[in-house]
Amino acid sequence: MKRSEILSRLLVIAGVLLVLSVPLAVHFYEGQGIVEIHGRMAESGGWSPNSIHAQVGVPLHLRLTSDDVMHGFAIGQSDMPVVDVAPGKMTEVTITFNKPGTYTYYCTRWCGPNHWRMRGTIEVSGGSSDAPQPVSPPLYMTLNLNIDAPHPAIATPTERPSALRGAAFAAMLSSSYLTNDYYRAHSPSQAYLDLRADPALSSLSNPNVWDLVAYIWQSNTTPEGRAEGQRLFARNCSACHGESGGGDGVFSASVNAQTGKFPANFTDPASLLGASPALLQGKILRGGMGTGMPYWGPIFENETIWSIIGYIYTFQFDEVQK
Ligand code: HEC
Ligand SMILES: [Cu+2]
Repeated sequence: MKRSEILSRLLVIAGVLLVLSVPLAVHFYEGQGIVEIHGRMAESGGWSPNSIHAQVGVPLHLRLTSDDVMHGFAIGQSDMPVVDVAPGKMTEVTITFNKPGTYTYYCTRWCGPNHWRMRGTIEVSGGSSDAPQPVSPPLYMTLNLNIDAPHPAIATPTERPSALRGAAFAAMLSSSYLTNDYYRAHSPSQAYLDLRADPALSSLSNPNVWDLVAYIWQSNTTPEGRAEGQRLFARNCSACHGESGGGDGVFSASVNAQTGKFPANFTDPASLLGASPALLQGKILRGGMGTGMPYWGPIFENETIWSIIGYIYTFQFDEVQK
């Protein structure tokens, strides 16, 4: 073989390697997953980009900054800590997903009445796809509840029910009322009517039967769960629903101006005691229909939603005697 022939063959090989390495390099960069995300208030477009891709097990590097006011960045159903997204500053975070799926990132700072609309999605692919997770529909769907219909309480107590007082009569209560299934599927006012009609409890006064209803609630929640619910409620819900659940948070007036609705008042027995945990779950997962109530399905894990619901009933029931 002539020298020039060898040289030209080498050049061809080098050329082929070069051509091959271009897509490889792009792939490598994507694999590194460096994405710059700009935050803007929902009115000015929200997150940009608002949809990104990532691979299971491959670190995703995010560079976050704000084009207007201070925002916060968190990823729903992940344990990534919340980070601040400040104007004129670049915050870097790295996350690695270990499960495929669609994750939602959202703003955690109350930047305005449409704050909760600042959301985007991360499509995570790859990983073991051999065992697709069976997803069971949420309880409100299984029970076929119409979560948009009014649900006035069919009975209300004359005094604030206390789980602690109820505990004194717990021995009289059939254990079927204490199951998770019963608790979640029945509004407190329905539970009251069921218990009131139970011959085994006929010797109890009406307030004492209400105390047993509070006892059923407390038995199906935990102090830790209610504390977590309280923390999440303060951070995500109180700006509309009010710090003490009265529906009078700082944004309640602007929600009303936008939608004609007010945030639900959880301190009103006629309203909350007519709602089962399953119904509240439906509202929280799906949100309202143009009412201003955001949907939280992509943000919280199922158990977390039950914890928030457990906390919401503390606006009606005492855990300890007052
Ligand atoms: C931007 C304002 C806003 C925020 C934030 C908000 N809500 Fe609401 N919520 C509303 C409005 C308005 C309603 C009443 C209309 C409706 O039911 O759709 C409502 C209704 C509800 C209901 C239905 C109550 C019932 O008796 O039918 C539940 C439950 C609820 N919110 C829970 C939450 C929880 C939990 C959070 C936080 C994780 C939250 N909301 C955050 C505005 C808000
Ligand atoms: Cu924001």
